[in-house]
This record gives sequence, structure tokens and C-alpha cells, in this order.
Amino acid sequence: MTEQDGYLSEAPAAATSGGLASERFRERVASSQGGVVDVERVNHLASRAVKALNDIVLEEAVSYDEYNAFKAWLIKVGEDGEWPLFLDVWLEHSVEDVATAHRDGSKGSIEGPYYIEDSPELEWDGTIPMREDEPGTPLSFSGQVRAVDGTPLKDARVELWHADNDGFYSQFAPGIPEWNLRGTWAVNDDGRFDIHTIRPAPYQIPTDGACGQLIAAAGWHAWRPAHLHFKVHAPGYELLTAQLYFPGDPHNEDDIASAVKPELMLDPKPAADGKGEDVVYDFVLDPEA
Ligand code: MBD
Ligand code: FE
Repeated sequence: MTEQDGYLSEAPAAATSGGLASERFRERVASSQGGVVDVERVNHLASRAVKALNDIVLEEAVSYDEYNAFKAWLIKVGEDGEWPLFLDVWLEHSVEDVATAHRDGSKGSIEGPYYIEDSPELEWDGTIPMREDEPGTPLSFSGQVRAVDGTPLKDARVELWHADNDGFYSQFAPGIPEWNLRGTWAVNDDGRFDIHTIRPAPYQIPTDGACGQLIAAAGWHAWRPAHLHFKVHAPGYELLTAQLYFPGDPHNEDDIASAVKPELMLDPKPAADGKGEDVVYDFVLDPEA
């Protein structure tokens, strides 16, 4: 527990953040669940997944003790609601690579487990919803949304969500206002945005849940570097889901979620008004096929 500038932030129990992430995911994708993947494709992929696990057991001569530890752990992942966390940390990056391999525009990155749709709408130069005296270094994030051919996209919308100065996300940790550090900006007529927020802290995976148990048992670390999450939309263009990072973070090189790319590194400068930092970054979108 840390106390800072009058805010008391408590690490959410793994089962709290995990349960909420599972629930939000179910709500959001409920309509696309079941029957959307072709039977032949399920047969092919499920057979390969089962075979991959059997190959590991045979090649590594996995014992009953190891099998039972694995079984107990899988049960705990579900009990803690940590399937979204587990999958987004250890698998989504490959899915994202496949999904965006054809693009010429900006690089994307994974969505992760903490996105919420329909965040408050703001003007192109608006300030993100935050608490009075929100702890953290002020950050002005400006830039332009363009098409790959250079056209500014005046109908674009930029969604931003990120952790607070203690590494916690609103709606997934207790005691934080609902839309804190979540917002949606309409760009101006030149496709520009000038977003005012604070710099997030690095994120640590809950240590008291199944994912934390795996990390401890394997001797790994539990950190993601500090990051800003974005979704950039424009009619007729592919949705860009991205994360941006800050130079010098100790975990830029060994992100537990393997979601850092060199193109996603920001270059913040001390702010002109002496308060915090300014950073410029442009988003370039691919036309829809
Ligand atoms: C995060 O904040 C995140 O962005 C990802 C991908 C996984 C876990 C926590
Ligand atoms: Fe995140």
C-alpha cells in the first residue's frame, strides 16, 4: 500500500482485478462467442494444441507430480479469473503480429485485459478525466492522425487508457473513480490531437494470483514497462490498437507481455511551461481492404 499526495492506493487482490477482467471480456465479446470458428478450423487448431502439449510431456518426460501441479494451477487460473491476464500477457502478442503483418501504417501492440469501451468524449485538446491533484508527472501528448498516403484524418477518434502513478487501472482496482485516466478525443480539422494526462507507472502483475504463482515458481519477474494504451479509429481505415513506451524504463527490454517494439518508443521532452513533459507522436492508419 502506498500513500501519495493524499491518495491511498491499494493493490487489488488478483481475484478482484481478474474477476472484473473476465466479466468485462464476457460482456464485450458475448455476441461473437460460439459457432464463429469453422468446424474444420477448430479441429485443426485444437488438434495441434493438444498435440503440442502431448509432445512436451513425452519429450520432457513429465512426471505425475508435475502433471498434477499443472492441473491445480489451471484450476486456479480460472478461480482467480486470470485467463484474460494469462492469455493477454503470454499469447496475445503473437495474435497481434499475425493480425497486423500486412500493414504499412503505424505499428500496433496488444490490447491487454484492461480496455473499457465508451470512455468519456473530449475535445481535441482536452484533459483526461483525473482526480484533483492526480499524482504523477503531467504529460502533454500531441500529434496527428493520417492515412498512409499522408492525408490528415479529420474524422479520427483517439482512445487512451492507462495506469495511474501507482500502476493501477480504474475499474480494475478499488477506490479509483470509474473513468479515471480513460478518455476518447475527437481530432481537429487537421487530424490533430493535444491530450493532457499524467505519466503512468510501470505495471506489476498481481503477485497473489495464479499468474503471480507461475512467475514466482519459474523465477521470472512480473513487470511491464510503463505504457499508454491507444485505439485510433477513422471511418474507412483499420482500427489501430497500440501501446507507447518511455525510454529508460528498466523493463522495456524484458516486458513480461512481449509487447514492446522499437517503433513504439516515445521521445518526451521537458515541457515548454516547465511543468512535466511534452511528447509528439503521429498515428498512421491503413485503409480498410
Ligand atoms: C497490462 O496493463 C497490460 O497492458 C497487459 C498487456 C497485460 C497486463 C497488464
Ligand atoms: Fe496496460
